[in-house]
Amino acid sequence: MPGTRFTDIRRFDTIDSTNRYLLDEARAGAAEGVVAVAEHQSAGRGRLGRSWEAPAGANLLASVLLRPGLPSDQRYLASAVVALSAIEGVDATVGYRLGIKWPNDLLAPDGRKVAGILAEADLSAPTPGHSDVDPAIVVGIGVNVNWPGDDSALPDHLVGVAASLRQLVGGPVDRTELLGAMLQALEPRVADLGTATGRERQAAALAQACTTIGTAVRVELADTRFEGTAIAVTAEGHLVVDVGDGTRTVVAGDVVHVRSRT
Ligand code: BT5
Repeated sequence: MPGTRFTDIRRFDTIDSTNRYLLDEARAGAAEGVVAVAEHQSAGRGRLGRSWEAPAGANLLASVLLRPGLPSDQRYLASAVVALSAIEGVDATVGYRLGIKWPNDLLAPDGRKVAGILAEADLSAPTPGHSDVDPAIVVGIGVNVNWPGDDSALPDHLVGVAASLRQLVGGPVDRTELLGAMLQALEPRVADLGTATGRERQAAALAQACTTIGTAVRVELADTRFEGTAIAVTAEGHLVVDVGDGTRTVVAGDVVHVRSRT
C-alpha cells in the first residue's frame, strides 16, 4: 500500500494460517509491515485453539507483522488498532459501521460476528543478528466479506452467530479494496503506538468503538467466570467491569454479552 509501511504484501492461494506464516517470518527477522493474505487457509486459527472458518476465495484472511515496541502491559493495543482500522476500512468501502466486542470481535448491530482478530506475539529471544529489533506481534484478521451469501451456507453452529458484509449491504464486496482501505487506516494508528499520547488516543478510540461498554457481560477466564456490567476501557485497552461491590479489570479473557445472542 503506497504511503504506508505495508508495501510487502505476500499473497497465497492456500496456506495453513497467515498468522503461523508471519510468526515464522518474524522469528527469521522479517521487518515490520509485512502482510500475508490468503484465498484459503487449511488451518485458520482463532484464539484458545479454536478455528476460523472460511471457504476459498470469498473472505478476507490477512495478517500483519508489527514491531510496535509496546510496553508489555499495553500489547493489547496492537490488536485494537487493527480492529479500529478494519472498522474504518469497512466504513470507507461499503459505508457500514461495525462495533468492537471486547477484545477481538467485530459485530453487526444485531450482534452477529463479521470479523475476528487474533494477535500472537513472538517473545522468544531475538534471532541472532537481529537483537536490535522489537518483539514481533502478528495480528491476523478474518473478515466475512462475501461468505456467507445467506445463512444456508453456514454450518449449524454459526447460524445466527456469523454474518458477512455481503449480507449486511445486500451485494458483493471487493476484498482488495477493503484490504487497501484497512491498511491505509492502519498506518497512522500503528504510528501512534510509538508514543504515550498516541497510545492514549488509540485507547480512547477503542473505548468509543467498543459496544461492550454499557453491556451486561459474563467474563470467562481460564479458571473462573463472573458477571457484571462493562463500564470502561483503560489506557492499556483492558476492560473494566462493575461487579456490584467493586470493579474488576480484565486483561485477557472471553466476554459474552449476556443480553444479546453473542
Ligand atoms: C477469532 O477467534 O475470532 C480470531 C479469528 C482470526 C482469524 C484470522 S484469519 C487470518 C489470520 N490467520 C489465522 O490463522 N487466523 C487469523 P475466536 O474469538 O476464538 O473465535 C473463534 C470462533 O468464532 C470459533 O470457535 C467459531 O465459533 C466462530 N467462527 C469461526 N469462523 C467464523 C466466521 N467465519 N465468522 C464468524 N464466526 C466464526
